[in-house]
Amino acid sequence: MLDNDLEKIPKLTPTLGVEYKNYKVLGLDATTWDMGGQSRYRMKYLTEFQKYFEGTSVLFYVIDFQAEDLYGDALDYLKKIITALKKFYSNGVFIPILFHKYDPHVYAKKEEVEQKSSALKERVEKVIGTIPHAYYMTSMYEPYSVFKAFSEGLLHQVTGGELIFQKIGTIATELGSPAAILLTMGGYIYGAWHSKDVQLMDLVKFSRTVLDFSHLISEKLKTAFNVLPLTEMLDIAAITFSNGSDLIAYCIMVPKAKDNTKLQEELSKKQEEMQKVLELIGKA
Ligand SMILES: Nc1nc2c(ncn2[C@@H]2O[C@H](COP(=O)(O)OP(=O)(O)OP(=O)(O)O)[C@@H](O)[C@H]2O)c(=O)[nH]1
Ligand SMILES: [Mg+2]
Repeated sequence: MLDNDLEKIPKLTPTLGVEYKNYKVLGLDATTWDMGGQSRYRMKYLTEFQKYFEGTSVLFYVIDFQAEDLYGDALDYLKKIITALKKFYSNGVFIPILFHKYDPHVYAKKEEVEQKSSALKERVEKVIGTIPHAYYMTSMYEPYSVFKAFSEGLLHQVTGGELIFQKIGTIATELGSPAAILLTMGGYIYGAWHSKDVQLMDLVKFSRTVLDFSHLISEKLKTAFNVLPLTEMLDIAAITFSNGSDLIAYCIMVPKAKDNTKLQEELSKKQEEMQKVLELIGKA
């Protein structure tokens, strides 16, 4: 899924052993190890722990949110990993925890989900202790949710990464926008922010449209300003610019009534601020 290849989704097959891939994120090189979860492999990762975990900076732990009867197993295994991590590597690992298969069509009732996820979080907290971690609700039917978890997980490791998160939100607030996403032309999400008042449906549509748009960004669109229709009331304003070898888009949700010329002016100014923060990243 992380290859941004949505056509692959129906053909997902169990991962045999470990699959390695290289990525470039914010100009930095990252290698992902996709570790098959079948029990024969799970044993092996523990008995040959150092071989598999040495040098790990981010460990994405995926729990099947729909399989309540397997939560116990998932937590037991997490506990074993945490114990070994503490023994061999006392610091530096960040663990995004994905509550996966959080499918939009299955979880219609908000209260039910919140209850279930907070109960599960409590159980995770007991296991994970003081190791830095974050929670994500993800589903393959909402690719954005998976990309966001992955991108943020990696960005967390980058010096200055949190400055970007802050900037995405403050700029949106200053422009009176309820939601913003910063991402690359390949669809890697550097970060996203939204106000508490934003409608969930609008947010879903916003993230989908922005993700589609990111695949259309090309050299030709460099430092361009675009307005895309979102709903009857809302548009998306997007400004694209280059950062090193990456092409990046900063997209915000705006009311249709906004004067586009003014918006473009304001966004261009903010883009320079954002670029300064991006330039600091990874250089400290
Ligand atoms: N409903 C639902 N099914 C999913 C989702 N993600 C994956 N699946 C399905 O779950 C099954 C397993 O998916 P995989 O991606 O192979 O799972 P995995 O955790 O990588 O499995 P291993 O490689 O064996 O560790 C497949 O049939 C997928 O279609 C999701 O978000 N929602
Ligand atoms: Mg797999």
